Amino acid sequence: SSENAPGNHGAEFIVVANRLPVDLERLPDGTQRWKHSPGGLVSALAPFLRSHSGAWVGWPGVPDVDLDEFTEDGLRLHPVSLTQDEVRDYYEGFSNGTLWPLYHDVVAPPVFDRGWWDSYVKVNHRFADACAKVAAPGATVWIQDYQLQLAPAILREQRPDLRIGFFLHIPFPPTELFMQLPWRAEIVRGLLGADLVGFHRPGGAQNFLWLARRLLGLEPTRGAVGVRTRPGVIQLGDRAVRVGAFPISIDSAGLDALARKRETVARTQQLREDLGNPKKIILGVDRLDYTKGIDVRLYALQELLAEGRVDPEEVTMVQLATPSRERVEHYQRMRGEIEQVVSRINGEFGRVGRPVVHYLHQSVNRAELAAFFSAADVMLVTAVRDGMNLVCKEYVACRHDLGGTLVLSEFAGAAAELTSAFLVNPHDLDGVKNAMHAALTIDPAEGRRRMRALRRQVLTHDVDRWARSFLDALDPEHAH
Ligand code: ADQ
Repeated sequence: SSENAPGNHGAEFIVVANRLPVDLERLPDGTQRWKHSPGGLVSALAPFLRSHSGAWVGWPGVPDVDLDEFTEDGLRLHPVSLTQDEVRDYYEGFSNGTLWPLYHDVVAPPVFDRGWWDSYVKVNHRFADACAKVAAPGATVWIQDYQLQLAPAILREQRPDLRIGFFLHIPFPPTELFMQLPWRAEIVRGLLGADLVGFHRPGGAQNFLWLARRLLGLEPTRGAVGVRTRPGVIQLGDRAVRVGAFPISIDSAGLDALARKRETVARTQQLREDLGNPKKIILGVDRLDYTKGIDVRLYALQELLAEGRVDPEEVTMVQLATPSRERVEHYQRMRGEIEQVVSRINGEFGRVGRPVVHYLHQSVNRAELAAFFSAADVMLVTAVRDGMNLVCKEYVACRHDLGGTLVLSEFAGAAAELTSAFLVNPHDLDGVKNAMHAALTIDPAEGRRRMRALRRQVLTHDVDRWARSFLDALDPEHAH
C-alpha cells in the first residue's frame, strides 16, 4: 500500500527481533544510556547488516519509551515501543508463560490466556508494521524467534515484494503438545508467511511440516529434512515455503583466541587459587531457567557426596546463573528451590572458608567467562530441553589445551553434534551421577581424545556458517 511505501533510503537487509542489539538503561538519576547486549546473533549478523545497508527492528528493553530510529556502530536501529501492559501480556505472558513452556515439552504447565494472546497479536502487528516501513523494495527480512511467529504473514500481506526468512531459536515441540495451543492454526499460518522457516534440528522442521498438513490441509513434501540440506517444501498457491534445519553456533575462533590470551590464562590460575586449588572444578553456566536442569546437577552432586563417591575436600562446584525473567512467577519459585539445594549441600558438606558449591546469581563478562571455562575440569549442561545450547560449544571453544570434560544432556539440540561428550538423560539421576563420576575420574588421554573430536566440530561450524547457510537457502541466487 502507498502508506507503507518505503522511502528512497529503505534498508536492503533487516533483522526483526524482540530485542534490539542494545538495551536502553535508565540510571537512578533519571538519565538514560545505551548498553550493548553482546550476543552471538549480533556478532554473526552485524557484518551482513553493515555491508547490506542493514537495519534492526526491535524493542529497547524498557516499557513506555518512544524513540526515533538511530544509528549505532554503523547499524540502523528502529525501536519498537511496548507499553507496561504489553510487556506483561505479550512478553512475560504469552511469550514466556505460554510459548516457552509449551515449546520446551511442557516441563512447566503453559498458561493459555486469551488476553495474553490478544496482546501477542497486536504486538506482532506493530513489529511487522515497523519493518514494512523501513524495508526497501525487494529487501530481505530475517525475523527471529518465538515472540514473533505471526509477523511473517502480517508482513507478507503488506509487502509481498519482500523476501522473508524466519528462524526459531527454541525447540519446535512434538505435534501432540503443540496441538494443545488454542491458537495453533494461527501460529502455523503466521510462520507460513515466510519463504524459509528455519529450526535448529530436522525434528522441529518435520513437526512443522506435519502440522501444516494436519491443521491446514496443505501437502508438504514427505522426504526427510537434512541438516542445512534437503528442506521440506510447502506449496501455497504460487508460493513455495521451504522448511529446514540450521543448527546455530558461536564465534568459535573469537572465543578460542580469547581463551589463549595471557590475561585469560592468568585469570584462570587466579580463579583456581581463589577456589582453594581443588583437585577438580565442576562448572555450570546458565540463564536461571527451569529448562536448564540446574536442579538435576545439584541433586546428582548431593547424592554423590552423600555416598562418598565425591570427596568435598577434592571437588568444588561453581554455578553461574544469569538472572532471568524475574517477574515471571515460575522463575521466582524455581530460584528459591535451587538456592535451597545449594545451601543444603554447603550446610552438610562444606566447612568454614570452603563451601562445596559456589553459586553466583550474576552475569559475568566474556573474558571472565572464558577463564571459568578454562578452569573447569568438568562442564555440566543438563538441560531437560534446549533448542541448541551455546554454553557447551563455548566451553569446547575455550579448551585449546584439550583439557576438560563435557557432560551434555541428550535433550539439548547440541547433543546431535557433540557426540563425543558424555551424553546423559537428565531425567535419569543415576545416569547423570555415573556420567559425572566418569568425567571426574577420566583417564587424561581419553579426555583429550574426546575434546579433540568436540573441537573439530565446534571450530568448523561457527555462527558465521550458520547465518550464511540460512541466508543462502533463503536467497539461493545471492551466495552470502
Ligand atoms: P538461551 O536459552 O539463552 O538461548 P544458550 O544457548 O545457552 O541459552 O545461551 C546463553 C548465553 O548466555 C551463552 O552465550 C552464555 O555464555 C551466556 N550466559 C549464561 N549465563 C551467563 C552468566 N552467568 N554470565 C555471562 N554469560 C552467561 C536460546 C535457546 C538456546 C539456543 C540459543 C541460540 O534457549 O537453546 O542455543 O537461544 O539460538
